Amino acid sequence: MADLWNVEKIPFVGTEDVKQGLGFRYYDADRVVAGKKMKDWLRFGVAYWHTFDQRLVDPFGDGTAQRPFDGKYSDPMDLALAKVDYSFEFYQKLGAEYFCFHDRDIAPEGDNLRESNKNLDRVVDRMEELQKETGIKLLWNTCNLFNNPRFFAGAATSPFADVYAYAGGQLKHSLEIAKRLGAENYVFWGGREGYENLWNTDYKREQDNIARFFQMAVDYAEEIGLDAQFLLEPKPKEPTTHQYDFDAATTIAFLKTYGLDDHFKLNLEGNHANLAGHTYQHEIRVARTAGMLGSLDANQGDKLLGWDLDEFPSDLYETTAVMWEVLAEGSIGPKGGLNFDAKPRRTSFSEEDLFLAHVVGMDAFAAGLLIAAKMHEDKFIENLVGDRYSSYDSGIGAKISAGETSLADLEEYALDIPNEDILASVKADKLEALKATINNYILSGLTEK
Ligand code: XUL
Ligand code: CO
Repeated sequence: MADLWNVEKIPFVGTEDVKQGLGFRYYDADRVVAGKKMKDWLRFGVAYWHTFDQRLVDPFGDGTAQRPFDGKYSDPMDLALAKVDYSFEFYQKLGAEYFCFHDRDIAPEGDNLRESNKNLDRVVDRMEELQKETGIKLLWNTCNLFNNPRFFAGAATSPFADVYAYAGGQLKHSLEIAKRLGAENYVFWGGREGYENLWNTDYKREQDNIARFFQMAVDYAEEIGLDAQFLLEPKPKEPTTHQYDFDAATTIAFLKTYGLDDHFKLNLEGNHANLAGHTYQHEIRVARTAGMLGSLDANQGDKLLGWDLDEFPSDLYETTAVMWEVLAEGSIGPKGGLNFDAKPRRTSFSEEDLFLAHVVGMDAFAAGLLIAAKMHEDKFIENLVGDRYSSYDSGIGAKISAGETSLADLEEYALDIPNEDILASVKADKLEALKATINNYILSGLTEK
């Protein structure tokens, strides 16, 4: 390993010293939890755009980030190529086995699509070499169809056919890159696919057009033998007033409406869930229930602020809930992982902060995994839920569950039951006690080996 970053490889140090330094407290990659190594449950990925491109700007100020490649390269292609080397050393020092990128994160745009593709290919060559050398894998790549001004009114939902065609051309090359680099998944986040104002929007045409766009992607993947799992990433708003992939339920309904549900699963993000008025766990549960959990973008929002902050995850209650769902599912989707779609705060601008922020996120999910594994081992939630619905296991409940009842049957059953007997058949939920038990698992689940 070269020494491009002024930080040593991050060791596992355990919990003896409680102050968070540059060491993992809970993430012990090869430790077996619930039958699998931690690293295989969590499959951590680094997001190229945040980690290597993000300057930590906000609407009121320039970037504050201090990165080791700053000021060293005057030619944008030289910088792009050098950053690949920096990125692979970063993954290795951190101990993350996966990375994710948008096409425009890794290479500058040229004067036309042909030039842009050429720039991209040179950088992809270097990535391919380093993937072979290090064994680090591509969790997913994607197409940036939102940054350039041409996409001001969307890409596959643009009112302008030339923009749509350009987006399709750009996507084609991005799929070819996915194939070359062995991407395990391919993500579509509809950056500006939505509307600013419904009055000037042909909703039906835009929905039909983007469904065709996805169908073309499915067809082309088949043509070139790309077996990456396709993923849609829901988000309700920002940058547009209304994004079409509002939340998991809306996105599943869209996929089913257009017969695309066999080809896609969902990539769910914590902060996006909050923007939609949901918890992260809710979104994951909805996707699981439909057999559509694909992968996770790991980040968190801020309860006091209503926009997409992309904070590194540190909330143990949330990581516990997420990992509880993942353990119940058996994995984060067939080829999913935890991609840190997150950036340090602009006050955390140093090289060390960039590593630390990832360490905090990895530890928060590792801790969540340990706690959730203990909950599953005790079948705490399974028993509680089983008991809550046990009246469906026999008698009239079993008949309802088997689809053997009509409304007339239900009427006949219910007509003469005294009101007090119905009330006597229900049980109090003891919700406060349930929450306290979860707190106890969080407090004790980390200390037990
Ligand atoms: C934006 C977002 C994207 C996608 C990839 O909020 O989450 O970075 O994850 O395009
Ligand atoms: Co994301």
